[in-house]
Amino acid sequence: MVVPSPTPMRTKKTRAIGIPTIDLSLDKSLVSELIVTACEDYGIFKVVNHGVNKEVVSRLEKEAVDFFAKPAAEKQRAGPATPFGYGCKNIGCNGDVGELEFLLLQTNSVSISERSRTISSSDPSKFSCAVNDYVEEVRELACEILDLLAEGLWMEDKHVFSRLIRDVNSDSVLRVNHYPAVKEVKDWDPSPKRIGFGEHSDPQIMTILRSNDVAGLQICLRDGLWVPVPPDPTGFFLIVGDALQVFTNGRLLSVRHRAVANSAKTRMSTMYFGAPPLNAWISPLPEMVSPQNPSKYKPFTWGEFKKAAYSLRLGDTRLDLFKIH
Ligand code: GA4
Repeated sequence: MVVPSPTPMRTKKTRAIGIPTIDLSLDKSLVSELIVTACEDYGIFKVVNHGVNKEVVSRLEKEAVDFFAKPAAEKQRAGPATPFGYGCKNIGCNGDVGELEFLLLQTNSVSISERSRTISSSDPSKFSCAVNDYVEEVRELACEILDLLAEGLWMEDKHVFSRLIRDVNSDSVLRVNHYPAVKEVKDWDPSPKRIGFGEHSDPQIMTILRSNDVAGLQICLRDGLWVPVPPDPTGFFLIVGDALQVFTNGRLLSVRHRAVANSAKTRMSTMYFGAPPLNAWISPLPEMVSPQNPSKYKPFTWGEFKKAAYSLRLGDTRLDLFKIH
């Protein structure tokens, strides 16, 4: 059953809706249908009863809180995030900025342990252990959801998506964003006065987002209206990325989203971006293509797509470069 989330306050430029919430403990065939519908209608949904170990989640959260509380000079030792490490305000390398600081990490254990030495000089193994454990948990959740999605889409190979992010060479990334409270922004003011993280879609297959209980995430509905996503620290939000849009030949669309500043409290969010290996081919899957519905995208490798993404601005619709007109 899809349970609507609590109704947020109505504002002038945003509309009150509840994004779908899916209970993963329900019957698998029902859940796979619900996942397909949620991905088609919104490109985002929340999962509850997901089975992710709470202790693992709070251990990573504590490590991140401790890191961001350090003096700026100490944090800077783990930066700049070009492309991995600690970053402050600068996003990507083409002039995008936001009111945040963040950690951007590759998800293989070798690079996590190397990074941890500059992130936590006092106890790097505690930090890397917290990150590794979290990555393992959310990767499992992502794979379970991607397998259910493949089933709901009637794919012959049920592991067609999950295999890519389970691959030892998967280019998946973990990001922890820390948005300090912004005093001059009022909660009742709907205009995005201070942008925490600007409007964009995620380039990968699927993103798993979790945040503390502070609001800020907004999504753009198919009709162009922006809606707030009420925070839920006990749930995980699944976000359709550009690569999944291509695999499904546009049946599922990546969802544009952003984070806006919050007046009272510090927001922290953690995202696992499930990506293929750099040399993996991304193109519409055979089941998604027919003479009536021909391929909408040229085939490209994940490495080529990533290069294109990093050469553009955050808000650009990078898939336009690969469209067949
Ligand atoms: C958006 C999703 C992820 O946060 C990210 C971002 C990346 C970065 O911050 O380095 C990018 C952005 C994201 C898309 C376009 C390029 C690359 C910043 C930017 C301007 C880590 C990712 O994979 O793509």
